[in-house]
Amino acid sequence: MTLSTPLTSTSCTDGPVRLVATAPVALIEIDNPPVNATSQAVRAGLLDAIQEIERNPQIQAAVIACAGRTFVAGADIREFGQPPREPHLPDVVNAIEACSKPVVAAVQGTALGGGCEIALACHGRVLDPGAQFGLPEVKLGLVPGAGGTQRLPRLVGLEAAMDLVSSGRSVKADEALRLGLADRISGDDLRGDAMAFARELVGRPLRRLGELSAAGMDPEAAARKVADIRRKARGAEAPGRAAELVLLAAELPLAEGMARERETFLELRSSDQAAALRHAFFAEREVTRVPGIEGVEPRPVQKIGIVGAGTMGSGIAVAFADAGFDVKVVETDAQALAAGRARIADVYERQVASGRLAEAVRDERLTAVSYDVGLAGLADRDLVIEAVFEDMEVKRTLFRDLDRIVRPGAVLATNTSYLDVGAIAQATSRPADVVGLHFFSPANVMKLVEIVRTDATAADVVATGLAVAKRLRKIPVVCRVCEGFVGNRILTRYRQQAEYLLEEGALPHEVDAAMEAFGFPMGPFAVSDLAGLDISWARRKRLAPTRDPRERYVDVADRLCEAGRFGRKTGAGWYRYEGGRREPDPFVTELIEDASRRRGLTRHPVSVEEIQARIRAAIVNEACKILDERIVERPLDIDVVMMHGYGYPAWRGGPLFEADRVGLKAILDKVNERAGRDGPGWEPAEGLVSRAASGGRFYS
Ligand code: 3H9
Repeated sequence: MTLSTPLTSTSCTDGPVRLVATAPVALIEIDNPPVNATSQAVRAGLLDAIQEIERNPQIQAAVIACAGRTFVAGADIREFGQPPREPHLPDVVNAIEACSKPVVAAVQGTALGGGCEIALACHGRVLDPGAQFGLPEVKLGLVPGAGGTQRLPRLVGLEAAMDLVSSGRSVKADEALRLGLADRISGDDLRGDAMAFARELVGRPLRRLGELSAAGMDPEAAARKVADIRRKARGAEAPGRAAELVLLAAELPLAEGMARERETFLELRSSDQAAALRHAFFAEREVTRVPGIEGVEPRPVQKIGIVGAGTMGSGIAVAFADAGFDVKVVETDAQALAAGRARIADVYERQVASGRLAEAVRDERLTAVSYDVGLAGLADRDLVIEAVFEDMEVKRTLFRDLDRIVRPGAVLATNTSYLDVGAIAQATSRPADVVGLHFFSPANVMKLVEIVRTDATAADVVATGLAVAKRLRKIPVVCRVCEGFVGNRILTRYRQQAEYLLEEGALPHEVDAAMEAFGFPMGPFAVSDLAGLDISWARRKRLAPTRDPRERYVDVADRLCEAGRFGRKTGAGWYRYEGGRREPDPFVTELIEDASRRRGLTRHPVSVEEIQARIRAAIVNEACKILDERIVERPLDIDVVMMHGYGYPAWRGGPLFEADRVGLKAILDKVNERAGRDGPGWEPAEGLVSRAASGGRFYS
């Protein structure tokens, strides 16, 4: 490399860190695609560069910038499974802060984790208007490990730092400026602006965050806050530990605080939770790489048609409008259409009212959605998604009509959550163009989409589903057809086992408390009440004629529905609701006790461990059957569905990742113990039996 001003040493010009010395301000450029993670080579290069800045008399200041689309997005997660290698990031950031010449960070994209810590060690930060700042380590089961918990509170105060560090939330450039995280927001020349700022700092006293002290906090308020963070973390270890470390910034000098931070970082790095969350991170990305679909060109999609403007259809419309698609929503009559339009407007109003969306953006999104009565207006659409009543005949009739109306080559999708997508596709003359796109409610918020392919679905239609999901910033999981696909099929087993526990002696609030302690945001009965009991009642009635008479069937939910108790929306379901709070209800207890009597069971207390172990075994066994039947290709597809659609705690890594840790033999024993008692459908999955017998695992 040729330098415009000769340096006394060029040792730091190799590898992923380049030093471009244009006196008086040098540029240190990190170029480590895809996200400029601080691999060992980056750390070594940065340290060399800083030492060179310190040494070289022609350099008076420096800017740290990154090539590509983002500033440093953190430590290299792939190195976390290996022993740490020198130089360690804390030493690098300390060297940056200690530098006697001003060092300014020029931040574009995302400065996350170690990237944020590098920027905090600099003496100034200039942000691109689209930049984001954050310490997301807790999402990987870690605490920041290079001074983040110590420098951030010295800059923004203990309380704001505890919020940011324990949630892992990123802040955008304007909030970063408000909080003092950014010194300046750049115009259209980030590096030029950062260079100019660095030049201004030459000869001035440098602000080193490590030398400041953070103002203390009332100890009781601090303890309450930590307790609150732990409660919200639902079993995840890192958020509480991170919050406690932040508090040290008001008590200890930087070096001591950083030593404690490093100790905690290294401890958590080798924890089961961190391993599970790393698995979750990579699985979320791997899931989009579907064998047989990689490299297949998706069909171009810009014009979307949505049939049905109920809760689901409206949510889907909002998701597409948010992602810049041209959306047309249709309904059968003007009244239903007006209600749908109001629902969509309401979603945006609430976002504006809570300050999450600017009015101008709302207006832009609202104009992206047009409305029509009848199907005729869908003729020119590239992708039509139906979200109408969950009934096979209704859907088949609709698809017959869509087949007539929508242009050839368009993708026709159903949002069904249970029905046979193949049977729906057969109602058209173009089954290759038909796919299931199963969104989760609220569709504009929930990340998961199941892409359900039939035997006839064309590969480029599956590829289109994946490409559309990517544009929606959703997490797609490709699966094949079965009743309930991946998530709802497992959920059915989960709920059945929960109902068996009721018959044997537990009560809804006990099962819910046990599963919430497991880490689910809500237990199964609270979720039923929220979703509405009538939906699964309709499904049970549909399936009743084909139900195996030997199946253990608990009818308490049916009896609740017969009593008009459909959950929260009717003020009562598995619980009764007072002022929004759920309360156990003696009426429900009586129904359950009656069910136990009719089954001839003597009720007995059921421990939290037993509830958790039985439900976990039910989930893993059904998941394994889904794998055995090749409904999905890989265990990670199931883990991703359960974590992103059903609240399976990510710090457990999903049911199959966790099953490997718990031990398949122990899970199989539980399945076998229940199989004889719970009847057909509960036999152990072949894949579980064979793996347990051979010492195999779901993940090698
Ligand atoms: C940390 O920093 C600890 C420190 O406090 C202390 C240390 C002592 N490492 O997400 P994308 C890969 S903890 C390795 O699809 P996007 C990713 O796997 C870290 N690889 O792109 C993917 O690879 P592939 C704290 C990484 O534009 C590719 O990059 N930092 C890393 O949607 C593209 O990623 C974080 O937790 C990494 N750190 O989103 C940030 N990051 O193509 C984690 C990404 O083979 N990263 N990859 O599948 C993110 O949140 C997003 O990747 C980001 C870009 C927002 C940066």
